[in-house]
Amino acid sequence: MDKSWLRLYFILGSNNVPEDTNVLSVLEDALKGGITLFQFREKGIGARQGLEKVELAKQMQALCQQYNVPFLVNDDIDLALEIGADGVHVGQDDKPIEEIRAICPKNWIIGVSATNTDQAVTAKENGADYIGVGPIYATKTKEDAKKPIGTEGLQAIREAVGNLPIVTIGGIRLGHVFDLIHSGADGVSVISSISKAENPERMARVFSEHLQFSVR
Ligand code: 3NM
Repeated sequence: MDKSWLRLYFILGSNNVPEDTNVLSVLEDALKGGITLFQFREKGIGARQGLEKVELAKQMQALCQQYNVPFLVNDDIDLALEIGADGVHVGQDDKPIEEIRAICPKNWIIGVSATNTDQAVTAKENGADYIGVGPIYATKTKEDAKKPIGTEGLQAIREAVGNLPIVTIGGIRLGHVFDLIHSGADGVSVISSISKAENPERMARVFSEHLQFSVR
């Protein structure tokens, strides 16, 4: 995969936006602001299910296609196959990569979460296209998030996996971008920094600018 896709990786589900805010308009704003990859993550309280979830996924996918941004689905392999997503992101407790590769299109992007060097190295050996490393900082967005690993944890993982593409996750704000890139990240993935920003388009644009000036 093209690792520049990881630079500004936005993740969103219907419960990640402020009340009375349309989740599709937040995604479109983020696309206008310059996100480079998108992950549909419909989880937690009030998450849509069944046909409603499929419908939302299709609407988000259509927006991403309009802006030429790859569309990944979190965990739900069946949904990703059904709608023809560009790939999936899976956690440590989800389907193993070998099993996904056996049933998915050849060019699928498969990302795996890793919070320590063992998980990261195993994901690399199993053929992950990239790893999502975190949580780097404390986050309120994911209820069962592990203990933050900081930039030290990121550096250790970078050393362990060589040039495997890494995107960082967990509590990432604008001011963290420079340190993350200089600690080995190829990009940042964010939910609330953009989804709950007063102006998601402007926030995505400013993230994108910070990333340009943080080249390793
Ligand atoms: N996964 P925010 S942390 C979805 O550590 C997710 O694997 C994490 O949201 C992990 O940018 C996290 O609002 C939440 O902190 C990220």
